[in-house]
Amino acid sequence: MRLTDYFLPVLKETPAEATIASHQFMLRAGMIKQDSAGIYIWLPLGLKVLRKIENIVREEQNRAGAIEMLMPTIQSAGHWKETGRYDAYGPEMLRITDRGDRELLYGPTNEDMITDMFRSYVKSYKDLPKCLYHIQWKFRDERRPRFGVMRGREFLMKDAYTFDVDKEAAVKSYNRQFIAYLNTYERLGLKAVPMRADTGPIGGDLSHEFLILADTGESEVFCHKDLVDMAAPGDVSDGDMQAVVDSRTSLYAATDEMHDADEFAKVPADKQLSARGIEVGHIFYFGEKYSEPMKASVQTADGKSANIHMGSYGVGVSRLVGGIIEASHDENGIIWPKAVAPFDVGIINLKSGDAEADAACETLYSQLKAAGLDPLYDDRDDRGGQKFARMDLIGLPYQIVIGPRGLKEGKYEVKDRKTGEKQSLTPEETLTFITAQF
Ligand code: 5CA
Repeated sequence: MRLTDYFLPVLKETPAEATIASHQFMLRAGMIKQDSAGIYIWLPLGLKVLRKIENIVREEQNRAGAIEMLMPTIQSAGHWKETGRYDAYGPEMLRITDRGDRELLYGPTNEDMITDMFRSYVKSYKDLPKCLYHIQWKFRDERRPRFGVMRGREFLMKDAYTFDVDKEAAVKSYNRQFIAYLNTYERLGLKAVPMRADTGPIGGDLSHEFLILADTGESEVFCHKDLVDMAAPGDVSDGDMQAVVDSRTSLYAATDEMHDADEFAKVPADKQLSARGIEVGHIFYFGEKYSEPMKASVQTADGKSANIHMGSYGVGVSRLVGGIIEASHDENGIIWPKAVAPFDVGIINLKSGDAEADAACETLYSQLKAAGLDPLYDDRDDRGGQKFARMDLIGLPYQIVIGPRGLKEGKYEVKDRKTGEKQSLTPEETLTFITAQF
């Protein structure tokens, strides 16, 4: 993409309403624009990152055997009345009436709707287990929407739902999602720690939140230090799943609501970590909470009828955009992990309009595209300082600076955004180096 063709409304000043780095940088880098409290327009640069995160989440769900579908954002109140959640959910739910005075709502989550869908088709244990998911916008009329996309009112979530014949089978489904979450966050360049968590309005007694540690996190968390640096397990066979989950859950990790000071005191003092965290996922096993009132049951192998055992599994896709920035930035701007960067590499032309500089930039731009990369070419007629600041702000993993002085020696300057390390390379070396990074 050539910057002169793109839509990248970068701001020079930090908007006063933004108090944390991710919110400030997302506004300044032209990724989002607030339309009303907690509701954002995703500008082109922001949308690119959102889509990359969404795709990684999708790939890892598919790898774990979950099946994608899409439920509507607008739901009928009927499903929620059946489960008793219509009243229980309270003012966070946006309630709507249509022209025929029918009660609708903008979905804050989908347990009720999917249980209704599932019961209408599945009647036998032979059709279980199943795991269905969608990636869809949610609305929660949060009392205090804040920190930009981190606590929005409209936000994008991946929510998966599992259906099993009994608790034992349901725990396997839970473990499979638990492992998929560890793999997902690692691919996103994050260290997310699973912690015992409260279940709130979703319900159930087995639940984990996945949190990334950051000073600006909304939750206070307590955990064993070793959990933070454990590598993701990758593909795990069914027989090994419980052991992988146990290797995490046997180490102390809890959110504030579930914290037990006496238990935590048993962790060796040099391994105790109390920190703040951002909740980027939350998984629940709630058994028959919805299948019981909705009479979602199947015939079992011995000819009896049993309520389906269910769980639900959420990833905060839009929150992750902010979460990744909280985990990876410096005073100059964002530092994107390669997997989610909006462009792979930036080309800075230090003298746009100069025939030689333009030709060198154009050639490199075409070569990078031909190599399958997605470069952003800053071909604007701005001062060098402005170009450097903008490129640092938007945080692409590599920057290639081309100007008359370097060209005299046949050299480009290649900068690693994360380390700040600069190399002076020939055009050929530049292409070889950059393509080798992806
Ligand atoms: N039905 C369950 C799981 S599918 C559920 O709704 N769980 S949740 O309430 O914990 O939400 C799942 C994830 O969505 C959270 O872990 C968080 O990352 C994200 N999330 C929740 N509320 C917001 C919000 N107001 N803004 C941005 N992301 C949010």
